[in-house]
Amino acid sequence: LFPKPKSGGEGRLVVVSNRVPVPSASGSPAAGGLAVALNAALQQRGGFWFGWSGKVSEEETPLEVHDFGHVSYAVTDLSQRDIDEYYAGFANRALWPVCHYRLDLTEISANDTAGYFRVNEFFARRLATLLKPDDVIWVHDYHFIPLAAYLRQMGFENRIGFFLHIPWAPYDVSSALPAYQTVLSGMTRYDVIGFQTRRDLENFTRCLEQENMAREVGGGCWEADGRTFRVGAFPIGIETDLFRQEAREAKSNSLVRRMRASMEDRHLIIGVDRLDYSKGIRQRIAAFSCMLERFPQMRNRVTFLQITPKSRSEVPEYIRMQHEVAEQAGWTNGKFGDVDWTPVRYINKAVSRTSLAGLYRTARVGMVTPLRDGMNLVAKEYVASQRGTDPGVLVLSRFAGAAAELDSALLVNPYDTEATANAIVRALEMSLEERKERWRAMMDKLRANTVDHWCASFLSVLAQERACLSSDAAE
Ligand code: ADQ
Repeated sequence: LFPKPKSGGEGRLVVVSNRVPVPSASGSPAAGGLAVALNAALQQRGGFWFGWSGKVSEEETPLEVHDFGHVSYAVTDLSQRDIDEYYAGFANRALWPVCHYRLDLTEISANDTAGYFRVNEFFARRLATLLKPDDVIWVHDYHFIPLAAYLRQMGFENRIGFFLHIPWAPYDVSSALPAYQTVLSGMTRYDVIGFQTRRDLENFTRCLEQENMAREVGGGCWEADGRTFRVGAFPIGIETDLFRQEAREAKSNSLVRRMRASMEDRHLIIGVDRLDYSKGIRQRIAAFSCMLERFPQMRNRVTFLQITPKSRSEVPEYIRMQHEVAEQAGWTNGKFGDVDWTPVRYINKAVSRTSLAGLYRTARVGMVTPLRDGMNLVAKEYVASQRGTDPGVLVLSRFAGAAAELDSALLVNPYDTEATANAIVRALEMSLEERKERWRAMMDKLRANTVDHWCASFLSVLAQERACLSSDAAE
C-alpha cells in the first residue's frame, strides 16, 4: 500500500507536532521562538509541517494543505472522541502528569489509552501519504511517542527523530503509566531521541535497562530489536538577541508604560506561566505571602504581578487549580493589602511578546518556580530582557530543566515556602555588583545556546546517515 522509502539524510524536512503554526494568508509566520526556529529550518531545506488542524470534524475530511512555496503546512481534523481520548485524555491526564512526577493527578482510562494509540496510527497513515523516501522527519513531544513505530510498521525507513519537550521521570514514577512498555518501546523506533537535560536522558536510559528493552552500545547509542538509535540532551534555547532588542524597545509600549506608572516607588516581582499545576503558581504566591508575613518591612514596597493565561480548561485538574490559585491570590490581598496597595496582581490573559519583554525588564525579581519543568523558557526570557547595567534577579526552581544551565540564578526548592520567601528577600536586597555578576554568567550561556543552535544541533545529529557511528554528535 505504501511506498518503501530508503533511509537518507538529505531530503526535505518534515516537522510533526500536535498544533501547527500555519502562517496567516499573507504568509507571515506565527510568533514564538520554537515556531520561528523550526520555520527557519523548513525554509532552508524545504519541507512541510504536519499535525492537527485544531478543528473538530466527525467525518474523515481530506488533509488540509497550505502551500507557501517550498514550505507547506498539512493538517488534519480530528473527531471529538479522538480529541477527548488522545489529547485531553491520555496525553494530558496520563502522560503529562506522570512525566511531571504527579502520580496523584494521573487518570488511567483504558479508552483514553486505546484512543492515544488509535489516533497516532491515524496520524501515521495520513502522514504516510505525503512522505518521500529521503525525507527527514522530526517529531515533537509527548502527543506522538508511538508515531515512528506505526511508520516503521508501514515499512518506512526514513530517518525519524523525536524531541521530548517535557521531563522524563525516573523508572518508579514513569512505570506507573498505562501501556508503559508499549510507550517505551515506541521510543526505540526513532533514530535520535532528544531530551531537555541529562537528568531526563538518564531517567530514560535507566527505564530501558530496567525493562531489558535495549542495550547500550557506546557513545550515546543503544540497540533494540536489531536497530540502533541515539539518545542525547539538547537543551532548548530562545532567540536571545531578539528578546533583548524587544525588551529595549518596549519602553514605548503602552502596557509597559501603564504598569510602570502604577508602580510608584515599589519593586516589581513577576511570574509568567500558562495556568498549569506543574508551574507551582499557588506555591509561589504562598511564598510571597510568607515573605510579607515574616518581613513586615517589605509590605507596601513590592508588588507581585502574575500573568497567567488559562490553558487546558477541558481537563478537570486544571479547573480545580484555577480556583486554588485565585483563592491564594485573593487570600494574600485580603490579608496584607491596603486601600492604596494590592500585593498580588493576578491576570488571566496572554500579552504580546514585546509587552512581556518590557515587563520582564521592569521587574527587579523574576520568579520561575515550577514544581517540575522540561526546560522553562520564561526563565531564559527574563534573563535576556534585563538591563546589563542594572539587572534583576532570577529566582529559579531547582526542578526546572533551565536550572542546569542557569545555575547562577538563586536556586530554590519550590516546595519549601520559607526558603523561597527568604530567596525573594535576598533577591530584593542583592547588591548591584552581585546582580551583574550572576546576570553576566547566565547571559553567556544564553548567547551560546540559542533556539537556532538547538535546532541545528538536533538536525545535524539526525541527518547523519549513521548517527551512532559518528563521534561528534551531541550528548
Ligand atoms: P510550556 O510548558 O508552555 O512549554 P515554557 O517553556 O515556560 O512552558 O514556555 C511558555 C512560553 O509561553 C514562553 O515563551 C512564554 O513567554 C509564553 N507565555 C507564557 N505566558 C504568557 C502570557 N501570559 N502571554 C504571552 N506569552 C506567554 C513546554 C515545556 C517547557 C519547555 C517548552 C519548550 O513544558 O518545559 O521549556 O515546552 O521546549
